[in-house]
Amino acid sequence: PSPKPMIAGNWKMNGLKASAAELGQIMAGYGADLRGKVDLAICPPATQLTTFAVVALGSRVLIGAQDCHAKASGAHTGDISAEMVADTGATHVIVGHSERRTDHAETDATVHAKAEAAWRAGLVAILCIGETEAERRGGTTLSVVDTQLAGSVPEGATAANLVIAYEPVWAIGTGLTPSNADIAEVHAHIRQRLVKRFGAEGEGMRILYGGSVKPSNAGEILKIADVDGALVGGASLKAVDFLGIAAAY
Ligand code: G2H
Repeated sequence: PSPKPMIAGNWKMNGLKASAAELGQIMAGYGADLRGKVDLAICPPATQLTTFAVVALGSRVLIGAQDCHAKASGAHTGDISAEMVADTGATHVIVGHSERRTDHAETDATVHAKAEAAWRAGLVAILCIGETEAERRGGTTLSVVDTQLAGSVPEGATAANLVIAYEPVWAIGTGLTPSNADIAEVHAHIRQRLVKRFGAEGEGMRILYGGSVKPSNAGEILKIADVDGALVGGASLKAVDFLGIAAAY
């Protein structure tokens, strides 16, 4: 059976105290019908993690961080460990987002270590991969994805502790999306790699699509085979848009 879809909102560096009201609206709109069809997660900035985890308690809206350090504690000024994320009540953490890979020079090895840290702390890792525009134009998308999967997904991956997010870098925040056929090709390829490596467990791993998902294109994207949900940036900041995407199921 296909995994239950997940729509995860990545708020990136957006959101102040007052944004908890937006979370409240998301919770209010996440009725029994929607809950039966799709899991919802919101990943606010670290400063709001504790508040959001408390506000979302009992609502079934999942809360995640956007990053974590690979070590549990120590002299790493400004960093936050997976244990600290778990301590807020959050259950998920994004690792390897392309903005982290670019802004903080994170490599596949870094992401691998962060995914293991997430599991050590009992968190679900939402692990991002995806090709750049130059790689897409050069025809190397599938081999780039292979390298990222091999290098960043640790051996201990299960359907319960890992969510893959395929995010073509050129589609992030640009309003551009790959054709449905291109999304289908990459997702089928990722599935095949996961099954090859993890057997039946790989069938149950969720593969989210990310990059300029909005209510108007969600219906089309979410019905593509092996697309088990979406990682949404800009359109997750407003409850009405985020719920609109979830309602596309
Ligand atoms: C991709 C996505 C969320 P957006 O980064 O992770 O952002 O939906 O704004 O393109």
